Amino acid sequence: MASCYWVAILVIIIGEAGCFVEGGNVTYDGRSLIIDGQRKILFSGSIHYPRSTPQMWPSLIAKAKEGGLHVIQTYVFWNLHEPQPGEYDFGGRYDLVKFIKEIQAQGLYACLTIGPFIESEWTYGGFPFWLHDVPNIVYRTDNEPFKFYMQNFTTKIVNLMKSSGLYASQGGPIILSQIENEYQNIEKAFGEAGPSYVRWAAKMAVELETGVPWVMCKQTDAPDPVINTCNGMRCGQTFSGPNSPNKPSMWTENWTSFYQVYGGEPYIRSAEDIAFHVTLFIAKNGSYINYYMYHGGTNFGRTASAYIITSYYDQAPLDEYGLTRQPKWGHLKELHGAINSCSETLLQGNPSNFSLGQLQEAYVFEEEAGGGCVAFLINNDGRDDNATVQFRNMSFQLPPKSITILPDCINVIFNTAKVNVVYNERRTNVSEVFNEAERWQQFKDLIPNFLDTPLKADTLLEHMNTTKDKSDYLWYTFSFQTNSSCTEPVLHVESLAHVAHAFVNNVYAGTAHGNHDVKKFTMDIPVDLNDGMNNISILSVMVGLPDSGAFLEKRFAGLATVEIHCGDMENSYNFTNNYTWGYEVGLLGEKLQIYNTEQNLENAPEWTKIDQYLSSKQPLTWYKTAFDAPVGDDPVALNLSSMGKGEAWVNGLSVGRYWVSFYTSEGNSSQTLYHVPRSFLKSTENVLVLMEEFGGDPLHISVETISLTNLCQPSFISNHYIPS
Ligand SMILES: *[C@@H]1O[C@H](CO)[C@@H](O)[C@H](O)[C@H]1NC(C)=O
Ligand SMILES: *[C@@H]1O[C@H](CO)[C@@H](O)[C@H](O)[C@H]1NC(C)=O
Ligand SMILES: *[C@@H]1O[C@H](CO)[C@@H](O)[C@H](O)[C@H]1NC(C)=O
Ligand SMILES: *[C@@H]1O[C@H](CO)[C@@H](O)[C@H](O)[C@H]1NC(C)=O
Ligand SMILES: *[C@@H]1O[C@H](CO)[C@@H](O)[C@H](O)[C@H]1NC(C)=O
Ligand SMILES: *[C@@H]1O[C@H](CO)[C@@H](O)[C@H](O)[C@H]1NC(C)=O
Ligand SMILES: *[C@@H]1O[C@H](CO)[C@@H](O)[C@H](O)[C@H]1NC(C)=O
Ligand SMILES: *[C@@H]1O[C@H](CO)[C@@H](O)[C@H](O)[C@H]1NC(C)=O
Ligand SMILES: *[C@@H]1O[C@H](CO)[C@@H](O)[C@H](O)[C@H]1NC(C)=O
Ligand SMILES: *[C@@H]1O[C@H](CO)[C@@H](O)[C@H](O)[C@H]1NC(C)=O
Ligand SMILES: *[C@@H]1O[C@H](CO)[C@@H](O)[C@H](O)[C@H]1NC(C)=O
Ligand SMILES: CC(=O)N[C@H]1CO[C@H](CO)[C@@H](O)[C@@H]1O
Repeated sequence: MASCYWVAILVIIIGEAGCFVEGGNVTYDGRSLIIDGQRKILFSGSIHYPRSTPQMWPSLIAKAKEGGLHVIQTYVFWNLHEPQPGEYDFGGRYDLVKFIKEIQAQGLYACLTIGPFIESEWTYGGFPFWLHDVPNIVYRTDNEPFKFYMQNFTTKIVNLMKSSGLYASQGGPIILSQIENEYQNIEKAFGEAGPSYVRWAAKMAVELETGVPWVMCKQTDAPDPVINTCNGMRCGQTFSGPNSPNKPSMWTENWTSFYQVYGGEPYIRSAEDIAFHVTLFIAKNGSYINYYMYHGGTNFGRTASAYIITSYYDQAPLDEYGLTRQPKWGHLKELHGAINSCSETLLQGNPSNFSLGQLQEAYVFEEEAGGGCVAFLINNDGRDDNATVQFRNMSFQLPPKSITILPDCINVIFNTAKVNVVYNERRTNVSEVFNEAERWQQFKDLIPNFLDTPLKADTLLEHMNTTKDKSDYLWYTFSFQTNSSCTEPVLHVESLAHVAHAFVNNVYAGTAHGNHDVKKFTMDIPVDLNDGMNNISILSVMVGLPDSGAFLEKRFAGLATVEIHCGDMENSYNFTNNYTWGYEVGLLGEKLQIYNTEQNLENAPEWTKIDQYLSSKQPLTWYKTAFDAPVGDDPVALNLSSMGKGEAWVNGLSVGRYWVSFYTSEGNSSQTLYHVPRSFLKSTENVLVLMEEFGGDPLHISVETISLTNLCQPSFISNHYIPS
C-alpha cells in the first residue's frame, strides 16, 4: 500500500557511549514492524523522563536493556515544555532530547508518545492550564482553537526531534510515534466531530513526515496508515486486532500494575500473570509489547493528577527508586530471552492453532520443510492440578493457568507460571531522625480574613479558573453579623474540590475531604460564633487537576454551597449566592517561596522555634530543618508517617505532595516513604521544608535509605497473586 511507504535514509551513527545504533527505514506489514528490511518482535517499556532525574536515566535504561527490552517508550509532557504559549522549557528533568540520546547511546529504540493529551495520571492530562483560557476552546475535538495549539505543539516536538536527528529515518532511535491517546473512550461525547477529529489528527501527524509510523492506541478506526494498537492488561484476550491486514498487532500499554490513589492499597500484579498475558499476545501473532510502566518513578511537585499519590507504579519491574523488583524483573527477562531466541521462526513461520483439551490449546509457528518450529502450549485452566496434554506424540505437564514455550516444538524453555528467580524485598535503614525540637523551625501561615483579600466576587468562584493552577490552594472568605438567636451553629459546606479546611475567626474549626471516585464531599462542623461580626475563611485545596474524560475544560471544582445552620433550621444563613466573597490564591508561604534556600531578605519569613509539646497540633504550619546526606549510594527517602497532608521540599526542589493521614480501608497510609533523588542532595546542610495542613508531628520524620534483600521464602509475594 502506497500510504504505508515511509521515506527513509539508512544511516549508521556512533552513539555517545560508542555502541552502534542502526537507524533506518521503518515500515510494517500485517506481521510486524520492519526495521531496515528486518521483521522484529519488540519488547518495550515505558519510562517517563520527568518522573525520574537525568542522573537516574542511564541506569534505568541500562536495567531495561538488561531486562531484555528493545524499546523505551515515553510520553511528552506538554505542560512542562510550554508553561506559557510560545515559551518553552527543555532543561533538567525536562530534557527530552538528552533522554532520547541516552536511549540511543545504549543501543535501544524509542517510541515517542506525543499525545499531546496523555492522561497518564498527570495533572490536567498533560495540558498546560493556559489552554483553559483560550476563547471558545473545546479540547480534543474538531475545534479550531484546540487544533491550532495541538498542531503547534506537536510540530514543535517533531521539529525538535528532527533537528537533533532522532528519528530512525535520520539514523536516530525513534521508530514509532503516537498521536492522541485512548481517544475512543470519549469519542462518542463529541458526536460527528469525534471521527472527523480522529481523521484530522492522523492526517496532521502523517504530514509531519517523521519517516516512521504513527500509532493510535485504543482507536479501532485509526485511519490508514496510522496503526491501531491495544492498551490494557489482557490484550491477548481483548484486542479485536488491527483494522487492516497490512497492520501488525501491537500492544502499546500492558499494565504491569495500576496507578494508586490516596486511600487505595497498591495493586499487585504478579510476574506470572503478566508473563501469561504477554506470551498469549505473542502466540496470537502479536509483535510489539510495551510495559506500562517499566519504571513508574515519582510525581514530583504538583504534577500528579487528582488524588494520585506521589509514587507512580512503584510495583513495576523497576520500582520507584529504580531498583529491580524481583521476581517481576527477572521473570520477564527470562521470557524476553525465550521469545528472542525463537523470534526468527515466529516471524517467518506459518501460524496455526488447535485444541489440546477442554481448556488447553496450542499455537504453533512452523517454517517450510526443514525449517524451525515454535509452539506455545496454553493451559487456561486455573485449578490446582497440572493438565497433561499430548503434543506431537509427546506428553507435557502444563501447570495451572500457564503457557509453556517450546522453541523447537520439543523442548521446554519457559513456562509463564514457573518462576526461577530469587525473590527480593526492600529494606529501609534509618539514617537520621529529627526528634529534637531544637532542630526545627516553624512558620505559621496566615489565615486571611475577608477584609484582607485582594479579590472580591458576589458568587462562589470556580477553583481552577481562579488559581490558574498557580497553587493547590484557594481561600474563600466572608464575614457576617450573627444573630444571638442562632444557637448551636453548624458550618455546612459542599465542595467539588478535594479538601476543605475551615477557620472561624482565625481558629481552626475542621477539615473534610473527598476521594478519587466520589467528587463531591460535605463538611458539617459545629462552630463558635462571636456576637456581632464573624470571619469565616475556608481553604479549598486541590490534590492535582483531573486528567481524563471529555470536556475537561468545563470541569467545576471548588465550593458549591456554604451555609450556617442554626439549631433551628428556619434561622439559617445561606452564603452560596448573592453574598460578597473574598478570595486569595495560594498561601503566604508560597508567595514568599519559603521553601527556597535563597530568601529575599526584605520579605523573609519569620521562622520561630517550635514548641515540643504543641508541635503536633498546629494546622497550616511550615517546618524547616537541615540534614546530611546518608552515606553511600543507596536511594534516599523521607519517612513522613507522622505527618498529615502537605508538600515537602529538599533544597528548594519539591519531592511532591504527601497525604499520609488518608487511610485505606485496611487502615494503612497509601504512601509513607517519599523519594528524595540523590541528585537533589548535597553532602551536608540539606534544607528540608514541609508545608503541613492538618498538624502532623515533624519530630518523628526520618531520613532513610532503601536497599534490596533476597528472600528465601517467596510465599509473601505469591499470596498476592491476582488471578485474571
Ligand atoms: C523501505 O523498506 C521498504 C520495505 O522493506 C522498501 O520497499 C523501501 O524501498 C525501503 N525504502 C528505502 C528508502 O530504503
Ligand atoms: C506556534 O505558536 C507560536 C506562538 O504561540 C508561534 O510563535 C509559532 O510560530 C507557532 N508555530 C507553529 C509551528 O505554528
Ligand atoms: C495469526 O495470523 C494468521 C495468518 O495471518 C491468521 O490466519 C491467524 O488467524 C492469526 N491468529 C490470530 C490468533 O489472530
Ligand atoms: C484459533 O485461535 C483463534 C483465535 O484465538 C480462535 O478463535 C480459534 O477458535 C482457534 N482455533 C482452534 C481450532 O482452536
Ligand atoms: C506420531 O506418531 C504416529 C504413529 O505413532 C506417526 O504416524 C506420526 O507421524 C507421529 N507424528 C509426529 C508429529 O511425529
Ligand atoms: C507440573 O508440571 C511441572 C512442569 O511441567 C512440573 O515441574 C511439576 O512437577 C508438575 N507438578 C505435579 C504436581 O505434577
Ligand atoms: C544502616 O545505617 C548505619 C548508619 O546509619 C550503618 O552503620 C549500617 O551499616 C546500615 N545498615 C545497612 C543494612 O545498610
Ligand atoms: C474564569 O475567570 C474569568 C476571570 O478571570 C472569567 O471571565 C471567566 O468567565 C471564568 N470562566 C469560567 C469558566 O468560570
Ligand atoms: C435574626 O434575629 C431575628 C430576631 O431577633 C429574627 O427574626 C431573624 O430571622 C434572625 N435572622 C437570622 C438569619 O437568623
Ligand atoms: C442556599 O442557596 C443555594 C443557591 O441559591 C440553594 O441552592 C440552596 O438550596 C440554599 N440552601 C438552603 C438551605 O436553602
Ligand atoms: C440579594 O441580597 C440583597 C440583600 O442582601 C437583597 O436585597 C436582594 O433581594 C437579594 N437578591 C436576590 C436575587 O436574592
Ligand atoms: C483494554 C483493556 O483490557 N482494558 C482493561 C485494562 O484493565 C483494566 C483494569 O483491570 C480494565 O478496567 C480495562 O477494561
